[in-house]
Amino acid sequence: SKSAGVITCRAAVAWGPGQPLLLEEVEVDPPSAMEIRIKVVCTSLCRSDVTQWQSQAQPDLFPRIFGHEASGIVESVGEGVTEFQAGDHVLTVFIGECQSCKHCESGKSNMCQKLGLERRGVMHSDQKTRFRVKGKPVYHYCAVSSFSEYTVVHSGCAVKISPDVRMERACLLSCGVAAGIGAAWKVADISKGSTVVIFGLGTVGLSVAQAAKSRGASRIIGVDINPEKYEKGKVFGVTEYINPEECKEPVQQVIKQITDGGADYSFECIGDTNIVSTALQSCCDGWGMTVTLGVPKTKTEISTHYAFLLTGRTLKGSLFGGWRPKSDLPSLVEKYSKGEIQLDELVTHDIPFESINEAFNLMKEGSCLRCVIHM
Ligand code: COD
Ligand code: ZN
Repeated sequence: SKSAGVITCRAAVAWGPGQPLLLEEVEVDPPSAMEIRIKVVCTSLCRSDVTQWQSQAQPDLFPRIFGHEASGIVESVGEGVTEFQAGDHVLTVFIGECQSCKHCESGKSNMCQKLGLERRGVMHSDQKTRFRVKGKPVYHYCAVSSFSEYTVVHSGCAVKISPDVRMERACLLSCGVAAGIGAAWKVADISKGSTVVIFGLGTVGLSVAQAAKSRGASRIIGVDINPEKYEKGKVFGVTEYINPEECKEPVQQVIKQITDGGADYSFECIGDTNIVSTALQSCCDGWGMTVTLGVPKTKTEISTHYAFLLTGRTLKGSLFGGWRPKSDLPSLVEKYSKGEIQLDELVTHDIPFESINEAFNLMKEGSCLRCVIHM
């Protein structure tokens, strides 16, 4: 229902770290200047929603509405918005592109200085929230908060898509899949015939795999402790599989042996900072490159022997695969439409909004890739 610009709708509210979400009636403010209000159509559950929900690090940022991989329809626009109008189909993004700061103008970075990764649960514009539950403010997540029938985002944190694109699958390009593909294409720039090692065969790792395959990588070695991930790996081009728990030697030794001294590229897609050093040791000296994508679950420091860098390896970090959301995401959406990017095969569960906690349980158990939640 609508009254004086405020919408009352259902949202899945987290009241505390790790506590099951409760479907609550929330009030959603109208969009402020340069913001848009979106009717969420589909939202997929990303590993970092679960990581942040479980984390005890910011107990004061509750109640909170998580969710950031989403597709939706613009319901209304705030003052000054000319790029969108009601009815437009959009994807949300957790880092924006203002198109006017030093980084956006550089053309070589997605680290927008105005609409960067928001970690404190508020809107970029005024550091406030646009939700209330039982009269209390509700914190946002990544300035998106898509586990709500309606949400407000900065117009710089949404990307227009064609109404012909399947919204129930395109939402995967909001975060994890785009991050994996960008890491392979844009950050590493994998060349034909390369040997690639991927640590972690979740949605992100498998997206690295499909992008490496399309570049003509000759070997794609998947490392995962969960053997169930291998069957799915084949679909995305993984040619070999290593379970570190079944190796007699450290996994980096095994990789070095089977690749004559190390792979050309390695990718950290687990979200474990200890694996960064393992990944670095799994690529060859001289030109080997390690790209990290993960949001760490616990320890945030990395450590490794300096010699691994001294001997010519490169360690590269990336957020959202280096893509600039407004400039680059539309072409990925188009590639999905043309069948050049696989998304459908990454969706293991379609879940109604009412059952959102099921998606959280599946992700915790490691028994899903992407769960798409239908609002
Ligand atoms: N060794 C090998 N494999 C392991 C280990 C281990 N020690 N621990 C876990 N794994 C495997 C799991 O079995 C699983 O298959 C895989 O690693 C991780 O996959 P998922 O499904 O948990 O996670 P994804 O693929 O959805 O996401 C992974 C990241 C952890 C990389 C996550 O941080 C992410 O989505 N990052 C990229 C996007 C981004 O930039 N996000 C920022 C805001 S969301
Ligand atoms: Zn994400």
